Amino acid sequence: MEEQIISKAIIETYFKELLSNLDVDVAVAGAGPSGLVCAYYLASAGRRVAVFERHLKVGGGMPAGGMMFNNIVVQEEAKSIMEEFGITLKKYAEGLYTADAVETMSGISFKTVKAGVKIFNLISVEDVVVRDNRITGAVLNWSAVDIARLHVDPLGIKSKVVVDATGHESEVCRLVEKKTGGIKVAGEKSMWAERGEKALAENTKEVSPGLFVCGMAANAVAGSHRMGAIFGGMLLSGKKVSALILEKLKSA
Ligand code: 48F
Repeated sequence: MEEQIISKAIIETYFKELLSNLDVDVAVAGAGPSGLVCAYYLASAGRRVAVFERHLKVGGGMPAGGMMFNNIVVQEEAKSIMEEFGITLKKYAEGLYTADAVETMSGISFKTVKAGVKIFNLISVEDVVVRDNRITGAVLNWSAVDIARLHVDPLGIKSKVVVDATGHESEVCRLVEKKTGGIKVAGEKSMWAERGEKALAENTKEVSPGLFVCGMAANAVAGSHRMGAIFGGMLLSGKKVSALILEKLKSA
């Protein structure tokens, strides 16, 4: 086997996939639990979805559990989503389960890719495309460009919807706030698991035409509490935003 064949196989197949994701239904920024679950349900419903993840690994804050103790806690309401992904749940108390964080991260990402989602890791969403006051695409760059502080112009893709699933920083919403206006990012409040989980369902929504927010980014935009290593809300938020987007795309 010649080395150049290996290189050709990687370059050809990767760029074919990149080309076929230049015009998608939904571009998701962030491959944490909420972004992956959102992408999974959208792709399962037949939508073309690309996920762009800044880091090398997927799963966001999930594989680290709580303070690097890599188990997560999930409540009864999200049990069916964990089961959908085939994750083993251990009952800990009434209505509360634990799961292995690595199994959860790998199970969710595996089924998301199998559902037809392409996850582009090492690529960051650094801006959005706006036309007639509506977000119509995402602006991408290699994460390494930002890390190395290189002056390299990005590339843009077209998408009917962009999802901010970037977690605590709510990066996409923050840049829309700064550049386009129309959104106010309040910033997350300190830890209060019960309130944070409750508020998340309501905060998961379209925040600007064409821009939806889910997961911790939704609480950060709305100024709600953070909740630590309880993940049911993140999964439910990902599923909820997928349903809102499907409804929106149906009527578009
Ligand atoms: O932070 P993250 O896991 O977001 P989430 O889905 O879940 C939050 C929980 O992990 C946890 C919690 C549970 O109660 O509070 O924190 O809301 O995943 C966000 C992902 O987005 C990536 C980041 O590397 C992470 O993997 N990300 C952040 N900014 C960008 C990005 C960006 N501009 N472009 C692409 N990816």
